[in-house]
Amino acid sequence: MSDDEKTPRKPPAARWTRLGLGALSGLLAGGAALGVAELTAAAVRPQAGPVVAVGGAAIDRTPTAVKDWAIRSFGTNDKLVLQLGILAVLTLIALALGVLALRHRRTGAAGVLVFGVVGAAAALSRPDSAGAPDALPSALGAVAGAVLLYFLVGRLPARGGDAPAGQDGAWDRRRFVIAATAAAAASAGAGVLGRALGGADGREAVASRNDITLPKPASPAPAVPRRAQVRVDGTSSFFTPNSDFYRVDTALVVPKVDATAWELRIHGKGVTRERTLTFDDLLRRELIERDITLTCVSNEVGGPYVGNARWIGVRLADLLEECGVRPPSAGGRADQLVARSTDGMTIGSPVEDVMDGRDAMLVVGMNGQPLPFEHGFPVRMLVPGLYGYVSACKWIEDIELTTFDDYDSYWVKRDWAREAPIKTQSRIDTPKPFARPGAGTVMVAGVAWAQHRGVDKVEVRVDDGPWEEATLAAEDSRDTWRQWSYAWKAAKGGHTLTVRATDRTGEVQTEKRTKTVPDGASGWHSVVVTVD
Ligand SMILES: Nc1nc2c(c(=O)[nH]1)N[C@H]1C(S)=C(S)[C@@H](COP(=O)(O)O)O[C@H]1N2
Ligand SMILES: [Mo]
Repeated sequence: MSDDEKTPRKPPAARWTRLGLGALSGLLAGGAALGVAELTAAAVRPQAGPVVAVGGAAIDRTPTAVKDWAIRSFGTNDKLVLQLGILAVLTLIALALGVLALRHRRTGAAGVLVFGVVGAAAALSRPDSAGAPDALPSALGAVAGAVLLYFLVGRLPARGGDAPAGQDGAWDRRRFVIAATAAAAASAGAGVLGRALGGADGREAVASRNDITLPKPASPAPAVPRRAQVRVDGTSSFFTPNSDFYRVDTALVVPKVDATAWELRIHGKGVTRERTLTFDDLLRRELIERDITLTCVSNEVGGPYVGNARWIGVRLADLLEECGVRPPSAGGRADQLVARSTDGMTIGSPVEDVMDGRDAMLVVGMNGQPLPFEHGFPVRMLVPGLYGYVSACKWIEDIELTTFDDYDSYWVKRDWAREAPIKTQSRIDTPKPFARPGAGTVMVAGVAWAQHRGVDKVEVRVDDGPWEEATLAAEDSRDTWRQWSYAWKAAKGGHTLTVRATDRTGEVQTEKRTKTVPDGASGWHSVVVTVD
């Protein structure tokens, strides 16, 4: 700023500097708010931090179509994208509040407080909210941010050049820089410390998982036939390794549950002997081991949200019988089993399906390991033949017997069907779309699934030609997917390969394309290739 400036209007450069410093103050205030909030959240509950809370609340309220799109477009990264999006929006708002505070210092600071209220409300609205303390991180963070904004903007030169407290009409640049730097450092420190402490929260859970030795199952899975795996490059592996297994859930922070403190309560309509089981109670029971292919209702035709694993656990029907539960067909009063997780998810399955003789399980092991945290440690549910959202509750802690008339579970409240058996589907794994194989014999291969019915036939069609029967790999069980291959005599040019499966009830996979909402996608998977 020139020393002898006399005009009432400041030169543009100075005005821009002032705007920039205002915006910077807003950004620092936002950073301080988040830093303090994260540190508080570490003390309260990691899930109560504003970004996670707002993200979770956003997931709860996102229209089904948008959520489905997010799962499709970002896959397992959907949560990262969401959190980055929230941070981007918060950054813009912080910049704007900083500029606003230049003119109206109190209003700008009050604006920061409003965001504290939004964050607190989001935290309290989560289904897993632990009540009033969940509001603390956002509240304390917002107060810190508001105070800092008020203070920093007070250090800036006033509009029109009249400086505050400073001498000679010059604003106190040095003190602003010191305050700003200190605030930035303190916020970053608080944030990092908060996240670190929050992460340490799971120490007991990790230790409890490391301590588990899975007992030998009383009823082992039958050996997988040697020829269940098609030996064609590019075909899915018959068992999906845990690290590659798809993950779909609403949890922005993976719940870390201590198995030694875990309990499962079984109660509700028709339960004559209510029970609460510990993890050791489960391990002491006779365990079954089964191969089951899990599928997500959000899986599009040809999509990746299907995986096959060897699971160890307890037969759920046996436990329910011990509690006095009878299926509706035997006069039971409850037709819906609602599983509740530690993160407040509710998943409703038909009692009839769970008790009809199929291997519905409370799972403790996946592919020879205790359940990974991402897949529901210490215990999750699984019902062969039903999509995950109506059967596969992870981090389960409560089972309530009720009726479909009385209760709608989480996804059902969001437009998905009450009951959703997995649809018969098939997928071409190789060749990949737009591949350029050479002319001659090209191996076409993939997977087909119709859990709990079994796959009896797979056919492949080239362009508009006749359906040709593919070679089916050996079946493991009717609850698992089945691999297939087809030796295609490929002629030069562009071709469309299409696949369809027939399940053991004789039903041919329908050509009719439907969306994933409300009860799973249908239609045939096609791949376009160019033969050179
Ligand atoms: N607690 C909890 N359990 C859950 C979900 C969830 O969001 N929260 N998602 C369900 C859905 S939609 C599917 S498809 C399966 C996916 O299980 P996976 O992540 O182990 O593959 O978990 C189910 N169990
Ligand atoms: Mo799902």
